[in-house]
Amino acid sequence: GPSERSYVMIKPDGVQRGLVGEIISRFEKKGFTLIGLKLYTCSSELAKEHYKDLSSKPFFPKLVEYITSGPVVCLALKGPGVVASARKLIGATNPLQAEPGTIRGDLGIETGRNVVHGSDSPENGEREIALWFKEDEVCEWEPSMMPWLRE
Ligand code: DAT
Ligand code: MG
Repeated sequence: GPSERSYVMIKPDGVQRGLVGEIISRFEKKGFTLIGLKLYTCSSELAKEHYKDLSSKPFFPKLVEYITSGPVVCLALKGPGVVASARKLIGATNPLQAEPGTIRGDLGIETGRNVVHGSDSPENGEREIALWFKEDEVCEWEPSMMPWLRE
Protein backbone atom coordinates (compact mmCIF):
# COMPACT_ATOMS: atom_id res chain seq x y z
CA GLY A 1 0.00 0.00 0.00
CA PRO A 2 0.93 3.73 -0.11
CA SER A 3 2.37 3.63 3.39
CA GLU A 4 4.73 0.73 2.71
CA ARG A 5 8.12 1.17 4.34
CA SER A 6 11.58 -0.18 3.57
CA TYR A 7 14.84 -0.21 5.49
CA VAL A 8 17.77 0.77 3.29
CA MET A 9 21.31 0.92 4.59
CA ILE A 10 24.50 2.30 3.08
CA LYS A 11 27.10 -0.23 4.21
CA PRO A 12 30.54 0.74 5.61
CA ASP A 13 32.21 0.58 2.16
CA GLY A 14 29.68 3.06 0.77
CA VAL A 15 30.36 5.45 3.65
CA GLN A 16 34.16 5.07 3.42
CA ARG A 17 34.06 5.60 -0.35
CA GLY A 18 32.15 8.86 -0.04
CA LEU A 19 29.02 7.57 -1.80
CA VAL A 20 26.45 8.61 0.84
CA GLY A 21 25.11 11.66 -1.01
CA GLU A 22 25.00 9.87 -4.36
CA ILE A 23 23.03 6.94 -2.93
CA ILE A 24 20.54 8.95 -0.85
CA SER A 25 19.99 11.17 -3.87
CA ARG A 26 18.80 8.25 -6.01
CA PHE A 27 16.01 7.38 -3.55
CA GLU A 28 15.07 11.03 -3.06
CA LYS A 29 14.86 11.66 -6.79
CA LYS A 30 12.77 8.54 -7.36
CA GLY A 31 10.12 10.05 -5.11
CA PHE A 32 10.23 8.00 -1.94
CA THR A 33 9.87 9.85 1.33
CA LEU A 34 12.82 9.76 3.70
CA ILE A 35 11.36 9.18 7.17
CA GLY A 36 14.50 8.04 8.99
CA LEU A 37 18.18 8.90 8.54
CA LYS A 38 21.24 8.42 10.72
CA LEU A 39 24.94 7.54 10.75
CA TYR A 40 25.47 4.63 13.08
CA THR A 41 28.11 2.06 14.03
CA CYS A 42 26.35 -1.14 14.97
CA SER A 43 27.18 -3.94 17.41
CA SER A 44 27.74 -7.48 16.17
CA GLU A 45 24.57 -8.42 18.11
CA LEU A 46 22.52 -6.05 15.95
CA ALA A 47 24.25 -7.17 12.73
CA LYS A 48 23.55 -10.82 13.62
CA GLU A 49 19.89 -10.09 14.36
CA HIS A 50 19.53 -8.11 11.11
CA TYR A 51 20.99 -10.98 9.06
CA LYS A 52 19.63 -13.83 11.23
CA ASP A 53 18.16 -15.70 8.24
CA LEU A 54 21.71 -16.10 6.90
CA SER A 55 23.29 -17.29 10.18
CA SER A 56 24.00 -20.78 8.84
CA LYS A 57 25.81 -19.51 5.71
CA PRO A 58 29.58 -19.94 5.47
CA PHE A 59 30.02 -16.21 4.76
CA PHE A 60 28.01 -15.13 7.84
CA PRO A 61 30.99 -14.29 10.12
CA LYS A 62 32.62 -12.18 7.40
CA LEU A 63 29.29 -10.47 6.69
CA VAL A 64 28.92 -9.49 10.36
CA GLU A 65 32.55 -8.30 10.45
CA TYR A 66 31.97 -6.16 7.34
CA ILE A 67 28.75 -4.57 8.56
CA THR A 68 30.31 -3.71 11.94
CA SER A 69 33.61 -2.47 10.46
CA GLY A 70 32.62 1.21 10.40
CA PRO A 71 29.65 3.52 10.35
CA VAL A 72 26.66 2.77 8.17
CA VAL A 73 23.93 5.14 7.07
CA CYS A 74 20.47 3.92 8.07
CA LEU A 75 17.53 5.03 5.94
CA ALA A 76 13.83 4.45 6.39
CA LEU A 77 11.86 5.09 3.22
CA LYS A 78 8.14 5.27 2.65
CA GLY A 79 5.97 5.10 -0.44
CA PRO A 80 3.86 2.89 -2.67
CA GLY A 81 5.74 -0.29 -3.56
CA VAL A 82 8.91 1.05 -1.96
CA VAL A 83 10.25 -2.37 -0.96
CA ALA A 84 10.34 -3.88 -4.45
CA SER A 85 11.26 -0.58 -6.09
CA ALA A 86 14.20 0.04 -3.75
CA ARG A 87 15.46 -3.49 -4.52
CA LYS A 88 15.30 -2.64 -8.23
CA LEU A 89 17.19 0.61 -7.71
CA ILE A 90 19.79 -1.31 -5.66
CA GLY A 91 20.25 -4.16 -8.17
CA ALA A 92 21.38 -7.77 -7.90
CA THR A 93 23.31 -9.02 -4.86
CA ASN A 94 26.47 -9.56 -6.94
CA PRO A 95 27.45 -6.13 -8.32
CA LEU A 96 29.01 -7.73 -11.39
CA GLN A 97 25.59 -9.16 -12.26
CA ALA A 98 23.69 -6.00 -11.30
CA GLU A 99 22.38 -4.00 -14.24
CA PRO A 100 24.06 -0.72 -15.14
CA GLY A 101 21.93 2.07 -13.76
CA THR A 102 21.43 0.31 -10.45
CA ILE A 103 23.40 1.35 -7.38
CA ARG A 104 25.34 -1.92 -7.18
CA GLY A 105 25.68 -2.11 -10.97
CA ASP A 106 27.18 1.37 -11.09
CA LEU A 107 29.20 1.44 -7.89
CA GLY A 108 30.54 -2.00 -6.99
CA ILE A 109 32.40 -5.12 -8.12
CA GLU A 110 32.08 -7.70 -5.29
CA THR A 111 29.21 -9.36 -3.39
CA GLY A 112 31.11 -8.88 -0.13
CA ARG A 113 31.33 -5.11 -0.79
CA ASN A 114 27.98 -4.44 -2.37
CA VAL A 115 27.50 -0.96 -0.92
CA VAL A 116 23.86 -1.05 0.11
CA HIS A 117 21.11 -3.10 1.75
CA GLY A 118 17.38 -3.08 1.04
CA SER A 119 14.57 -4.97 2.79
CA ASP A 120 13.24 -7.95 0.81
CA SER A 121 9.57 -7.78 1.93
CA PRO A 122 7.22 -5.24 3.56
CA GLU A 123 7.26 -7.43 6.69
CA ASN A 124 11.06 -7.27 6.83
CA GLY A 125 10.87 -3.53 6.13
CA GLU A 126 8.89 -3.10 9.35
CA ARG A 127 11.08 -5.56 11.25
CA GLU A 128 14.32 -3.86 10.17
CA ILE A 129 13.08 -0.28 10.77
CA ALA A 130 12.11 -1.34 14.31
CA LEU A 131 15.51 -2.98 14.75
CA TRP A 132 17.65 -0.05 13.56
CA PHE A 133 15.60 2.96 14.65
CA LYS A 134 14.14 4.06 17.96
CA GLU A 135 10.49 5.05 17.67
CA ASP A 136 11.24 8.79 17.95
CA GLU A 137 13.92 8.59 15.25
CA VAL A 138 11.29 7.85 12.60
CA CYS A 139 9.67 11.06 11.39
CA GLU A 140 6.36 10.74 9.58
CA TRP A 141 5.81 13.78 7.37
CA GLU A 142 4.17 14.72 4.10
CA PRO A 143 6.44 16.37 1.51
CA SER A 144 4.75 19.53 0.19
CA MET A 145 5.55 18.55 -3.41
CA MET A 146 3.50 15.35 -3.12
CA PRO A 147 0.71 16.61 -5.48
CA TRP A 148 3.43 17.00 -8.16
CA LEU A 149 4.59 13.44 -7.58
CA ARG A 150 1.26 11.63 -7.23
CA GLU A 151 -2.10 12.43 -8.79
P1 DAT B 1 20.73 -8.97 -0.68
O1 DAT B 1 21.63 -8.03 0.10
O2 DAT B 1 20.81 -8.71 -2.15
O3 DAT B 1 19.33 -8.99 -0.14
P2 DAT B 1 21.08 -11.53 0.65
O4 DAT B 1 20.00 -11.12 1.58
O5 DAT B 1 20.97 -12.86 0.00
O6 DAT B 1 21.32 -10.44 -0.51
O7 DAT B 1 22.48 -11.52 1.43
C1 DAT B 1 22.77 -10.48 2.33
C2 DAT B 1 24.20 -10.04 2.14
O8 DAT B 1 25.06 -11.14 2.42
C3 DAT B 1 24.54 -9.63 0.70
O9 DAT B 1 24.20 -8.29 0.43
C4 DAT B 1 26.01 -9.86 0.66
C5 DAT B 1 26.18 -11.10 1.55
N1 DAT B 1 26.19 -12.31 0.74
C6 DAT B 1 25.13 -12.93 0.17
N2 DAT B 1 25.50 -14.01 -0.52
C7 DAT B 1 26.84 -14.09 -0.40
C8 DAT B 1 27.83 -14.98 -0.88
N3 DAT B 1 27.52 -16.03 -1.65
N4 DAT B 1 29.13 -14.73 -0.55
C9 DAT B 1 29.46 -13.67 0.21
N5 DAT B 1 28.57 -12.80 0.72
C10 DAT B 1 27.28 -13.00 0.41
MG1 MG C 1 18.59 -9.63 1.72
